[in-house]
Formats: sequence, C-alpha cells, structure tokens
Amino acid sequence: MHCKCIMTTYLAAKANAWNKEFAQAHQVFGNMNNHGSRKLVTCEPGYKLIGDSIVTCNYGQWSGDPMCVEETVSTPPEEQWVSRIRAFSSEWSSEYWSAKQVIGPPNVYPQYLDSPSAWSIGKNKLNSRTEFLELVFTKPVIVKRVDIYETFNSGSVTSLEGLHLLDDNWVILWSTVRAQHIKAARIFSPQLNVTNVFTNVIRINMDASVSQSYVEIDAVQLVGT
Ligand SMILES: [Ca+2]
Repeated sequence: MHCKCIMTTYLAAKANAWNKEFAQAHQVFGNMNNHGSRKLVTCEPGYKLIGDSIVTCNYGQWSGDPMCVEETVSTPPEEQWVSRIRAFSSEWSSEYWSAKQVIGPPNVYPQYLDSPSAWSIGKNKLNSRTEFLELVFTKPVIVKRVDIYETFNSGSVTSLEGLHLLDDNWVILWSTVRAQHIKAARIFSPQLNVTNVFTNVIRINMDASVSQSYVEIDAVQLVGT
C-alpha cells in the first residue's frame, strides 16, 4: 500500500525540524524529541486517512498510528448539519427564533420568511454589530466550505472563524469589510481564505445594523474532509 501525506501550511510555518522517521511514512513536520508536541496529519486528494488526524508526542512515541492509504473509490467530502450550539450573542426567545433552531437541516429555506424555525437576533439587537453564533458539528474535518442558510434579512455575515483543534485558537476563515442587506433567501458560501483548519466548531459573526431588522439564519452546513 502506497502512503503519501501532506502537512498543512499552517503547521509548516511553525515547524522547527523534520521528524524524519515519522515523515517517511506520513510527511509531517515538527521536532521529534519535543515531548507533548502535537501534529496534524492530512492526506492528499486520492488518499484516505486511517486513524486519528492529530497525534501527540509522548516520551518519544507518537500516539496512534495514522496512515494515508490510496482510495479505490474516492470519498466525497463530509457534509454535516449543526449538532449543538456552543454559544450565541442573543436570541429572540428560548424557543421560537432561538439559537437551537439552527440545529439540523434547513426547514425554512428556500422560503424568504420571518419564521420561528430559524434563529433570530434578540429583541433589542437591531443596531448590534456584534452578533454571533458558535456552532458545533459532530465530526472534526479540514474545513473546505461553510454553507449558511439565510432566510430573513440576509447579508449580515461579516466573518467566519474556525476553532483550530490543534491549538484551540480561533482562525479567521473569511471576512468582509461591510455587511449587506439582501431581501431574499440564499445559501451563503463565501470563498474561504484559509483551508487548512481542522475543526468541528464554527463561529459566524454578524452585523445586524445594516438591515435594521431581524436577521435570521435557518441552518448551517459544514463541508470538509
Ligand atoms: Ca431551522
């Protein structure tokens, strides 16, 4: 079985030295003698990762034994709906228009509608520029795309962040200087600036002040490998 892996540029920038022994099989960066250091292992297209994506150096031994094996049938990227709400800036109520209305597949889209089945900002938040949702998905992936199902007063999203599980740092995946006000439902999938973040936690930052109305999001899908 042929093995071939690539390291993300994120870690490559931090790398001190090659871990030669490990790199022969997995091509990961890092200092092999550094106890407690963690590495992210990813596979090139056409290869599938078997085992954990993150390995930890434990007194000279790597935890787990991830491998990249050639795929006989290429697997499509993982597509996941929100499974849990981690945090939110506000919500219209604890039930209708609540943050938990974002969980699961869309049930308002493609309608453009003020619907209690979508999350809405709180009652006194029409001028708020600092609204956010922190969303948890079941399986961590290398983030390729985030689809935001906007169903009322679209266009408020100003940036997207991913909580990189390797070091628990928020990484900005996409941002814009100005929010918009679009009176139509849409699936917003911005072109990400960073495509090497490994996570199952996404934060959506919004500016509601542009629309001066209730900003609503029906569902969010995370796409990655
Ligand atoms: Ca919904």
